[in-house]
Amino acid sequence: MTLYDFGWKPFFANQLELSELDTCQPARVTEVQRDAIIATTGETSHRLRLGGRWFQLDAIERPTVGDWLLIDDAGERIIRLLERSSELSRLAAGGQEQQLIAANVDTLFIITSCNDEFNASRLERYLALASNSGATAVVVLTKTDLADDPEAFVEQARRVSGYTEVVAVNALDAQSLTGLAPWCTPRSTIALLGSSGVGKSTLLNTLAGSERQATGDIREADAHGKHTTTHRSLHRLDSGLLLLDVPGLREVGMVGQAEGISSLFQDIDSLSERCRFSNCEHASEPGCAVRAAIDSGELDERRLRNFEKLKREETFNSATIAQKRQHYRDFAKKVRTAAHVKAQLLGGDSKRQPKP
Ligand SMILES: Nc1nc2c(ncn2[C@@H]2O[C@H](COP(=O)(O)OP(=O)(O)OP(=O)(O)O)[C@@H](O)[C@H]2O)c(=O)[nH]1
Ligand SMILES: [Mg+2]
Ligand SMILES: [Zn+2]
Repeated sequence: MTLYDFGWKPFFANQLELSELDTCQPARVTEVQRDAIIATTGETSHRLRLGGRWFQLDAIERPTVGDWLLIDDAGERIIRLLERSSELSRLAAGGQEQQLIAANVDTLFIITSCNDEFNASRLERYLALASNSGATAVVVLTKTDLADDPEAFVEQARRVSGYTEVVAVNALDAQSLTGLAPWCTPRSTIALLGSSGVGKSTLLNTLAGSERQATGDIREADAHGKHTTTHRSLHRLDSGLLLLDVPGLREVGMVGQAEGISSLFQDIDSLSERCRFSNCEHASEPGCAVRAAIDSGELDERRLRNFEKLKREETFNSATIAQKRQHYRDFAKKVRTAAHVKAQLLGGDSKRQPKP
């Protein structure tokens, strides 16, 4: 097996200096543990320690599953992280920082099921996350075999998905997965995203033709799963497809997705251009084109509310995180200056100037 079998492309090769190839080799991250990374060169899988310097960086600058790294020839040290072709991120639970879910993903299967788990507003949240990630999103509706009227779920999903394709499947049945074939090509990377219990690992197992990942029952009361998958992992199937299984997300907080949100909700944006007042809040102003669309049934009130909610949330979270980063930078600068002053007072060699 070679790097190419794990998705190596010119986009990554172009980032290498010739000299680096004398002492380093590229490897793709297949798993992230608390303080270590599992990465493969195609030939060998290496366990690399994630040293302290990485934890001084923002979480999105640390390696994540799907990333390409340069590692030393011995396969012991991470030299650097290569630029990503796509990035899936969200606000971490607890709202402390922007967190990566996966990198260098070609296609994102947003998975939801044809039962009580289905929720149009949550689906819009996932679509917003995907919208500016660099990956192509596909909505996959599972459990068609359990629904009385799966077509009704397909209809609802189409209403919110815009240009994104919607494919309905029974994840337990390989025959029913033919609709996914256009994206399941050798060497492409697909990430499976969705709430717990929607059938992400089941889909992986069926596409693999063997049990690669454990799957678990769902709760009868609300059709949600019990968080069977607990960590992210990249799997290479015999067909050559690379599938990234992700634990069911509990929260998909918006951060850094302003553009994603506006492109997903283009319909509302273009309606508001036709409102009489440019600062129309689509409440009770006269000549409101958005209200008119809701009254005529063209637009769901729910969709408008969710759009406003996601926008507010995104603005708030992005500002909070930017403030936190600035605070940390100011603090780090103070520490460096203090160390410099101390070195001078002690009469030490202080050629090293504090960084601005
Ligand atoms: N009948 C039917 N059952 C399905 C389908 N997809 C998944 N299941 C079942 O749903 C349950 C949950 O599936 P999992 O694959 O474990 O779900 P998951 O999305 O990986 O869940 P987490 O790992 O908890 O995030 C299992 O009992 C599966 O057998 C489907 O399309 N049809
Ligand atoms: Mg799972
Ligand atoms: Zn309006």
